[in-house]
Order: sequence, then structure tokens, then C-alpha cells
Amino acid sequence: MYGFLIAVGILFLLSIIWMVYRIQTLVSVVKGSDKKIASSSNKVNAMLFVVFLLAGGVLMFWYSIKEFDNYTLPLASEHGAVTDNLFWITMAVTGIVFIITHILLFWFPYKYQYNEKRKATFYPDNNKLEVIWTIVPAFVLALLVIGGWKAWSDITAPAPENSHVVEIMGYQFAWEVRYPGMDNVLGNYDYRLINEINNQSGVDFTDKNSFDDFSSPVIYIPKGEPVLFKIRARDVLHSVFAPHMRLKMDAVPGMPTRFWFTPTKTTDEMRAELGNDEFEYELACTEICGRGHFSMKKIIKVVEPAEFEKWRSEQKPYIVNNPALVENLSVELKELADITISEYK
Ligand SMILES: [Cu+2]
Repeated sequence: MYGFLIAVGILFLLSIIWMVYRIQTLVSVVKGSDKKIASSSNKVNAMLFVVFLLAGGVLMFWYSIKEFDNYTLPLASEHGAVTDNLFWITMAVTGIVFIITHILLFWFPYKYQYNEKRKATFYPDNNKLEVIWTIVPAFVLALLVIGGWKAWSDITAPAPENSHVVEIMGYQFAWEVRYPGMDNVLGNYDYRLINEINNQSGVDFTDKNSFDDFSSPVIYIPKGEPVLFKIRARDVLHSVFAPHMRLKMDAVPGMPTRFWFTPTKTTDEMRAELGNDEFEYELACTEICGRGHFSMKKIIKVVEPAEFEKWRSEQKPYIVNNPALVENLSVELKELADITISEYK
């Protein structure tokens, strides 16, 4: 509602300014002063630059401060501290430059508006200035880029050996989450094996690593231990986004991606910190992937390692829930699969 009123207010303001401008033009026509090189609108325009600077500046700061909590979510991963740090350094450097250049940009048209009594100075070039404003930004940008590159190569370095693997597959319009089971090795997959009835992610059950793989409606991960998301997509581009973990990685059909991270706060700890008992970490799709895009949401539960182990040991593999999946295997594999199934009974 307020947004609408503000928009109407701005519209009114603009029409008033337009009317004032029209009246001044008409007055100058009557006075015969409209033949001058610079009409009275010259002054109005010059003033408008200052008005725009002040109004824009006030709105920008007001909005940035008001919505601060919405774009700076509490942090819950190790590498996120590095990402946040980079973000704020870049923000400070570019913010200072932004403010200075915009003050100059809008102040100069006012200060140097056309004046009959003043003649512009002819000042074709200044090599020293050119050198300074080329080298200084190049140097500062190089520092920022090197800092960013270093952080990116650390964050995307190979995951530690002991990482907990979780496969996240995006499809229109949900995520399928697969865990490798006790062996921590995901079985192979093949898109030709996908079927809607019992094999959403095309798991290949001729690979015995798949036997203990299981699916979960909620992404459980342990606090303080490295977690490796193996990411893929079944149909179109999706993107895995867990804002509290500062994690974002595209899910690309035919091109598996990955992202590893270490969660630092359990869901319960975050609930206590925020004073919100309903809080859940969320994984969302952040690539407009079709009309059901908005519904691609999964809850991430960060728990203590012991609780994670307990939860993991209670999960039932695909083949236990669905023995039909291993019905047509070779005798040898079928025997192995049956052993796995019996272990979970
Ligand atoms: Cu999507």
C-alpha cells in the first residue's frame, strides 16, 4: 500500500515539475526572452540534478538500511565467512567510489550550468591525470579480482576425503536428494533408467554401490563436518541455492557440478540465535526453470554428527522400499542385493 502511495506521490511531483517548466516556457515566450540561448529551463534542469541526487541518495540509504536484515542473512558455513568478507570489502570500495562519482556527476551540471557571463575553459587533456585515473582503478580492481580468485579457488578446491556426499538432482519441479548410504559411495546413474514410478534419478542398480543408496525428503547434514553436494539436473538448468550456507551452484543437464562446505550451526542453534522456533534452512532453485520454479524448495536440517549418524542408520535404501528395482539383475548381483535387503529388515 505504501509503495503505491509513494509511486502516486512521485508521479504528482513529476507532473508538478513539468507544469512549472511549461509555465516558465510560456512566460518567457510572452516576455520575448525565449530567443535567448539558455531559457529559464536551464536553471530548472540544473536544480533537478541536485534534487535527483538528494532524493536518490536518501532513498538508497533508507532502503538499504531498512532491508538490511533481508539481504544479510545469518551465516552458517565456514567458507561463508570468506565470501561475506569479500562482499563487504568490494561493497566498501565500490560504494565509496559510487558515492563520490555520483556527487560529482550531479553537482557539476548544477555548478557549471550555462551562464552568459562565464566562458568555458579550453582544457583538452592532462596526461598526468589520465595516468592516475587509469593506474589507480586498475590496481584496486586487480587487488579485488585476485582476492576473489583466491577465495573462489579455495572454496571450489577438491572436497576433503571424509566429506559426506549428498546428490542433489533438480528436475521440473522438485529436487531429488540421494544419499550414498553407509559406504559413502553413490551408485552410478544413467538418464535412460529414469522412470517416474520408482527411479526418479535414474540410479543404475547393476552397480552394487547403489544397493544402500537412499532418498530423503529433507536434506540432513552434520554440523562441523565437510559435506559434498554432487549436483545435476534432469531436464533444464536449475540452480542450487542455500543462502545461509552462502552456497550457490548451477545444476546443469549433462554436466555434473559440485560444491562442498562445512556447516557451522545446527538448525536448533540457528533457531535459538534468531529466537524463531519455526526457522528452517532452505535450499531453493535460483534459476527460472519454468512455471513451477517457485515450488523447488527443500529443507536442510543441520544436526549434531551423532544425530546425523543415527538418522542415516535409520534410512531405508531404494531397493528395500522397492525390491522390484533389483528383480532383473544377474543371479550374482541379485544375491548381493537380497543380502542388503535382508540387513535392513
Ligand atoms: Cu529449478
